[in-house]
Amino acid sequence: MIPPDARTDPVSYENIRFDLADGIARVTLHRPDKLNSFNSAMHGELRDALARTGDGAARVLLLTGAGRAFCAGQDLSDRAVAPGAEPPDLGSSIENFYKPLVLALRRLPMPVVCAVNGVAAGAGANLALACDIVLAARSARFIQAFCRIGLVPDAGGTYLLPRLVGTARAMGLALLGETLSAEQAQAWGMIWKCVDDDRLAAEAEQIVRHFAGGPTLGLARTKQAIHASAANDLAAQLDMERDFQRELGRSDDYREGVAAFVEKRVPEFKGR
Ligand code: T3D
Repeated sequence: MIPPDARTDPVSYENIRFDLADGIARVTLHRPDKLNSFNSAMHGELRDALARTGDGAARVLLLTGAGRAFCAGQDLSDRAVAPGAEPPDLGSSIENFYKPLVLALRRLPMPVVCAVNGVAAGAGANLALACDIVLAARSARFIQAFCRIGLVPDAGGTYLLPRLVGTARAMGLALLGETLSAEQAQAWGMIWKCVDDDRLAAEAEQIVRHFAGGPTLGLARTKQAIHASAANDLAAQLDMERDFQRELGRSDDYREGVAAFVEKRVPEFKGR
């Protein structure tokens, strides 16, 4: 395992920026001219960066976008089809790109923090919602743009939205494709917090630094249990809590947390 305080060799990508230092992995979607919309190259780079993030050195991931957008979903200039030409197989795009992306974020054994710096549309909106803690700039907006082009919400939208905001609001967002402000998204419980634009980076930084010094294994199990609750009944969930607590009760961080409490000092968690 790579020591958690190490900086990994810098990797340069064309469509994203990636950095891993002091336990914090940072990914910035970086196609600002296209509002950071996804092409297959960006998918490939993001997949690689997430694999590096899960490699042992990171204790938190921060995801954000460059420029005035977070992400405008699929790059539609990749999708224009001449009349009569063979249409693209969007099912294979979901299978090969969006489904693995959402599952990779969900399965990362650490908190994933998303700082939505601007518009988040289509799969870009649902990418944000698949993260564990979502902060948004007050000027950011969320658009389930799929209905505007005859598609179904993907990247987990039909799963995430009703669970986050309830069926009525999920239906309204998905069928009408109206723009939802960051403030309304917070009021509806769709995101953790909406903050003033000039505070977004600082607030996100505060959260990721907090997580970088946190009990990562316990946080990872907490994330896992809360996400699993969407499919489990109460008994299954209680079983999961039992199993996780058994595992965590043997962890270094639990021992350190209790010792620090008793000794009235700040704990020094190692993440295991
Ligand atoms: O295909 C598959 O693989 C299946 C999976 C699909 C997943 C999806 O995400 S489908 C949904 C795709 N996304 C959208 O439908 C959103 C399209 N974009 C917009 O509706 C608007 O751009 C926004 C509401 C996001 C922002 O509007 P606004 O007025 O702030 O900016 P703009 O002027 O529309 O866009 C600025 C530029 O970005 C513009 O380029 P230009 O004219 O300056 O050269 C625009 O074309 C480009 N852009 C924005 N979104 C996309 C895009 N280019 C390609 N693809 C985009 N998705």
